Amino acid sequence: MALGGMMARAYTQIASSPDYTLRIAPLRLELSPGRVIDTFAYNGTVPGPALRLREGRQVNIDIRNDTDVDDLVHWHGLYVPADVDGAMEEGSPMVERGTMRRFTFAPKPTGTRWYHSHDVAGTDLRRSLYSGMYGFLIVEPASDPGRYDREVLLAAHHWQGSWVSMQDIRKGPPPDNGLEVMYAAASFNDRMLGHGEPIRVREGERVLFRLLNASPTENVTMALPGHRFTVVALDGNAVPAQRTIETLFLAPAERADVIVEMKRPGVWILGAVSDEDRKLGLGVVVEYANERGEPKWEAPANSPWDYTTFETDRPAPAPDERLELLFEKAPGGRGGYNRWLINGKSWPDTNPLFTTERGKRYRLAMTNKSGDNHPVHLHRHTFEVTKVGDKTTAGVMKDTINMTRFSTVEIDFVADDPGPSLLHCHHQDHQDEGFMGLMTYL
Ligand SMILES: [Cu+2]
Repeated sequence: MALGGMMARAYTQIASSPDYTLRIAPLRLELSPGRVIDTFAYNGTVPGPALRLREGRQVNIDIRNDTDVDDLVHWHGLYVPADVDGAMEEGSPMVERGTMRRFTFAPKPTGTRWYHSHDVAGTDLRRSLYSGMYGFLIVEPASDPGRYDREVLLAAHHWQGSWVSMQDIRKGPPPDNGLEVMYAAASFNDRMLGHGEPIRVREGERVLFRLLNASPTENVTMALPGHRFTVVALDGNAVPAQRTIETLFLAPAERADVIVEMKRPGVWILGAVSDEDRKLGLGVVVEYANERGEPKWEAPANSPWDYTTFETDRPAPAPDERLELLFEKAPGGRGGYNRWLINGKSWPDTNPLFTTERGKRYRLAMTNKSGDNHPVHLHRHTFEVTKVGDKTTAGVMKDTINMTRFSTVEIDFVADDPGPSLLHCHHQDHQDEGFMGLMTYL
């Protein structure tokens, strides 16, 4: 019987080889000639391999951890059971150092999702989202309605962080503010601006850009001079009203699918609007066929980002219940670390943060009572943006929403994916310092 069991087990292993393997390992990443950084990555590339999965078709993904720290991978924006979601706070197991663990799930919903480390980094600026451990995960529908000639995947990231007391370098920060992270480099994918292959296009093409802000803490506003972005999806979800805009804003963890019509031949910089960020390397060259010369940058008009640009006229359904969430900072003082509070508590005292009943529609009325941005992410669910400031809205579906300083938003979701679900700020330092809570089901 023992032998039979062993054979059955061996057979199962052979019969179910993984669809994908992600190997977590150290990587020496050359962002530009001479600028090599020591980080961690999946399968030796940054971003990791783009996983293209079919909606609803079960996949086996083996995570092999070839580092000396336990880690785990979160499938961001997917409806998967809590024990495979990749957040230890929800009960997903860690992939212990030197071991392999298989994750099996049927991916949904369709759209541009991503995967990344969900480990705690704490003060270690080489771990989790500070590292190269992220990649695209695209859930493809049976038929793709997007009409485009070329597809480009770009993930923004900031590198070489250090803890800085803002009081030391800037005038006028609150004297009680704690340490924040500043970066020495930035990139789209694995190269700094001017050091990678250009994106080669032809006049008349429609290019679909899948854009991801994989930065640990930094907002990105980007533009492509002479061109405009037609936004077709935010966080992977089709927007009710496709609008064409000049600048695109992404907070950490946000994605946008945009279509660009290539109709201004030349050599251009697709890059961060902030001069400082482009100097750090946040940009990529777009080169038309048969065009030569220095890549051109032109500063776009300053237009504030507004989620309601893409809304529908149809009002959102009334919620069954309304819950208030207040976000506050407990400043760490010069040289200390800030702590973060949700309704007066920090993780793990925010377990549970609130409890839901399956099938009910909830409205989270969120207030950011701090001078910092917070991209608030809810795991395992999609929410509808229903109010931004004083403006009622509907139809924009997301899994992460940026709250600007001292602002309010309301988001609605249906409790349709039982199990514990994490709600947290996607700034690595904020989530590590208490800005996290668990939504549970009755
Ligand atoms: Cu935050």
